[in-house]
Amino acid sequence: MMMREPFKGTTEYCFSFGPWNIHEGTDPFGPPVREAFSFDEKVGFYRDLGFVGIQFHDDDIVPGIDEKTHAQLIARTKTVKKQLDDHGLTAEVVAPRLWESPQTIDGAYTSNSPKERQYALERSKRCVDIANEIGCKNLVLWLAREGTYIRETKDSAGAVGQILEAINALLEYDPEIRILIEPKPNEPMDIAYIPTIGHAIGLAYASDAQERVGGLIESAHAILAGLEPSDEMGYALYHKKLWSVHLNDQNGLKFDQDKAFGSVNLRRAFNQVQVLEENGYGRNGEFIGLDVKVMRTQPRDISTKHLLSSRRTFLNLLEKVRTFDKEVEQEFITARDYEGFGLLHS
Ligand code: GLO
Ligand code: MG
Repeated sequence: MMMREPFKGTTEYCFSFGPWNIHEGTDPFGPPVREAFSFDEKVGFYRDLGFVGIQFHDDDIVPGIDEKTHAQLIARTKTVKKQLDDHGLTAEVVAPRLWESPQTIDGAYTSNSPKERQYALERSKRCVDIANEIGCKNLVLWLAREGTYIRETKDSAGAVGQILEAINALLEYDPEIRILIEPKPNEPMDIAYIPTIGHAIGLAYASDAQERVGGLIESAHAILAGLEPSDEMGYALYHKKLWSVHLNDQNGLKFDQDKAFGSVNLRRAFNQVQVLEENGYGRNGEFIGLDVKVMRTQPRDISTKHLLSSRRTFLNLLEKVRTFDKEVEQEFITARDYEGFGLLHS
């Protein structure tokens, strides 16, 4: 029987999060409860919290992007780039925020309106320009509103073609850009067109530049799809298409909670760390991205602890993965004593 060999050598993991992970506590039932930190203040937090990468939306970098000229967009991006350089930070990813504009109410690439589909593509191209200017080759596509509340109003087969067409257009627009599809099964749509990493990887293989399309797996999104995040990661790792992760946690099949990593199910968190570590994730510069939300109850001046705890949980579990006695584990596997194996991990 094959023994699970740990990846040789030691990966120094780099961590990232997005500015939206430090927020004001607004939820669908209540207003903000904390005063916002400015973008500049947030940028100042990263290093102290142990993070070197920033996950961006296009309009995190260029607020009011739709009203800006191309020259303004580039000028603002240069300013942010300088800010990152001064703090020793990198842009891990940039994502077009395709779900807030009045022009993306019915979806972006799959809107029933050709004009709105055109807007979505143009906006995505501007996002690629920003990514280039900030020195980042990773474009994340979270396909938030690609789906429908009423199945009969859209064509689910045609939608795949529309998404693919947009992906191909972006690949052609910039021959170096890489596209990371972040699947999610629901929310804001009740049912989304690209719900799992399998769907995302299917699109990657169907695209015009397979080697430049991959995926980003968020733990909570896999859980919401009723799937095991570590197996989803394993699937993408096998295909060499796991290019980023959004580690977090989720308490059951409810709204997307973005809880601190390992805060609900430590065993599930351990499995994710193990599959990443043992398959060489991070060796090609992939970040350990977090997508975690601070609880609404948290006072403002201490509203970054969810980031600290998620990172620390990852590192503690990593230590466990690295120090478990593989030979003893293998003895239990060989004897098919999986109950005994469980005892070992209990
Ligand atoms: C929402 C998503 C969202 C994306 C982000 C990246 O459920 O997880 O936070 O990760 O917009 O573009
Ligand atoms: Mg996410």
